[in-house]
Amino acid sequence: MSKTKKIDKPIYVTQPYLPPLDEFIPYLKDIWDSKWLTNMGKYHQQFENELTKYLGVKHVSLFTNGTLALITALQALRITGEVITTPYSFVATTHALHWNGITPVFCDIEPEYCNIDTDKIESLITPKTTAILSVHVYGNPCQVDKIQKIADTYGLKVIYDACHAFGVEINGKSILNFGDLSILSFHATKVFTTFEGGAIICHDEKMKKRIDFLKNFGFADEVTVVAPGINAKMNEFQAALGLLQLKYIDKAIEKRKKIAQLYREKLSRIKGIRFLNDIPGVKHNYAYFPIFIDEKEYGRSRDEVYEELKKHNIYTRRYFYPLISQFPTYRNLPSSSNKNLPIAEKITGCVLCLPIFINLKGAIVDKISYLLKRFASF
Ligand code: T4K
Repeated sequence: MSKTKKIDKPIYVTQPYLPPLDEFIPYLKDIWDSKWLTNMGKYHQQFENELTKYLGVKHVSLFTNGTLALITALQALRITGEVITTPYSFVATTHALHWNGITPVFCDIEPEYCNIDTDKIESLITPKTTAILSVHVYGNPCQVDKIQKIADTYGLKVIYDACHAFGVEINGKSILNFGDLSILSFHATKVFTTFEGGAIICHDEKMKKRIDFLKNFGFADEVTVVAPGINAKMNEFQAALGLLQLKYIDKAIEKRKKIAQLYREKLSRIKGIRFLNDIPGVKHNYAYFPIFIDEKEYGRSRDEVYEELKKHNIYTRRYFYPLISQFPTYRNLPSSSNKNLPIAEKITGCVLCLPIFINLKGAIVDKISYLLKRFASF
């Protein structure tokens, strides 16, 4: 495809990877025939077991989506009071606190990988603080050791929103093994999808049991309800797809890596555009490809670039703009003030996530890079 040729079909920021349909049909037929559709059926159990092995973690509890997994994780740890969290995430992170009657306390982010700034956590701790809810933004690991040290010093729990971090490892160890609980999302827009879906990762059997009760109304057996649980169970269709997806996930991440490398190669020559590089010792999943536009150096604002690419049928996304702290529910909190969040304010105004998904053609990456170069005004 020539760089000047128009893109005829819209290119979105992402597109789900789905396995060949003929491989999914036998699962569908089996579910149809068995009439067992949900409530921890055989595919739920198989997927839970296989996923635990694949991720290299102790326990996985499957959920119907990542948001309910987050809400339930906070219940499982009996978190109350105030929780220190990031304003730079998808809104579900903070909503999960709100749904539990917990006050979010926003902490600024560090300027490179956009994760919570560990140097700024301690000054936000009050007698009401019970936990840190941090996000591995774009799948890049938080400073897990520093966070754990702070948590240990002040007796806080650590919950990781790892919704972007499927398959990510630090020095050969799953990122999901850090903190008290980690939460995954298998939404259609994620690296690994079960249409909708999610999971909580925990490290001991007692906790897994509690989480499993909580996701099933609190039922311990037919007549015993041990806690005010919710309905957050993953159904058999989701679980069957999950099982099948495990066959393809490594190849899918490899493909994403190649796309990220191509973008880096092409964009490195454009002044005023920064992108993220791999971190030594980290196995990345290339879930997103964010760029950060320096308006002065590039000569155009992020929003101008966003609109310009749209004219060419390329639909980028401003993940994460606006900051969660700017939404009406949260903007009057003391920690939402601009003074508290200078780096997050800056990053939210210059970030743009470019399309990345396994069927994205190299020619489209070329075209996007060419358009970005051409649009710069010096
Ligand atoms: N924590 C974090 C850090 C998260 O990022 C998320 C979810 C959660 C928690 C909550 O997990 P879940 O409860 O969702 O499991 C999307 C997703 O809806 C959301 O799951 C995701 N984060 C967030 C970052 O992105 P939108 O509003 O941007 O999605 P949407 O519908 O505009 O989709 C983006 C593009 O993806 C579309 O332009 C086209 C493509 N797409 C989308 C869907 C739904 C497809 O090709 N097929 C599809 O089925 O929020």
